[in-house]
Amino acid sequence: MSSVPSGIHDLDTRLARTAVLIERLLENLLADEPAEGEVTRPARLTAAMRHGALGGGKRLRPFLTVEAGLLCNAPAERGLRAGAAVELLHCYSLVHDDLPAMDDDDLRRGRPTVHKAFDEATAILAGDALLTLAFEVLANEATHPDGAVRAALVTCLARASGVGGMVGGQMFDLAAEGRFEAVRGALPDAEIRRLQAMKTGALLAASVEIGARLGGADAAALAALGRYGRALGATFQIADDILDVESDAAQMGKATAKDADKGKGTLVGALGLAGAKRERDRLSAEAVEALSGFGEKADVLRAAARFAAERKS
Ligand code: GRG
Repeated sequence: MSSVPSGIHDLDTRLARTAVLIERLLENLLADEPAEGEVTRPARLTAAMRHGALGGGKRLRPFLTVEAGLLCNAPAERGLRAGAAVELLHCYSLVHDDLPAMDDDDLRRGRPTVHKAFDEATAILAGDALLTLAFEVLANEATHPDGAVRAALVTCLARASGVGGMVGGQMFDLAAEGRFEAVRGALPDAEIRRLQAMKTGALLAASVEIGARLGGADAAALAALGRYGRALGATFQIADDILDVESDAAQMGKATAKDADKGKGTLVGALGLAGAKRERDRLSAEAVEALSGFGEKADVLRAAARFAAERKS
């Protein structure tokens, strides 16, 4: 397999290159033919999984895994496999988030959502199967020859995406909308930040940590990249809140202006639009600052932190 050239520093070029390689890997993983050890694969299910995972998305999470891996001297091929696992998990979360019982969205990545293109039961199962496949990919020895490293990657992804991470954050989000009991007033700033750190930030931070662990990063590098990943995750989520207000569906490939309608706690609501933009830029600078010990090899991750703040979709 061709790999990501490490000499290229242009963010757009590297992001696009990783997206192509991830698409190829995902196509292979989501084929109709059963993988070794499987009985068979229902064609409707693999088609729905491909609809949810192929042909769209910025592939920012696998990009972070590959680039954090390269920074810590992990081969790009390992970063790509682990990055594909993170992207499978991310795609599962989008498929389930779009369901009528969650956000009830018709449009994702500029296309009908999986339950619209197929049906609700198929979309639930497609999400389930993307989620479980993510862990199988990480646990496979093609991802890393050392079983202890693979176990650490699995633990990292599970913690970021489960009850104390993304799924827990989604639960707080639904509660904040008043789904389970009436809510009194807006969420305090600190609770919005905690919810967002779980729902969105944890998986972005894990994308970075998984890359670092693939490269055998030491405790100091893991701590610095942890600070980077958390600040980048928070930057990304505030940018999402700002785009929900300032952008439109054509640009985003999904419905916008939904947060205020649903009474969602966002930092735009808490800080105002201008305050949210200042906070976004502060967090992006914090992410860049966390990389101060890494020299120019980390320039592409610095550029990614700025991209998370300035992105238009
Ligand atoms: C349903 C278990 C479960 C979790 C849902 C991730 C999530 C939690 C919900 C997605 C809703 C949302 C709009 C979150 C805000 C930030 C976010 C994750 C945006 C989508 O990620 P991008 O912009 O999407 O990286 P692409 O399409 O580029 O991959």
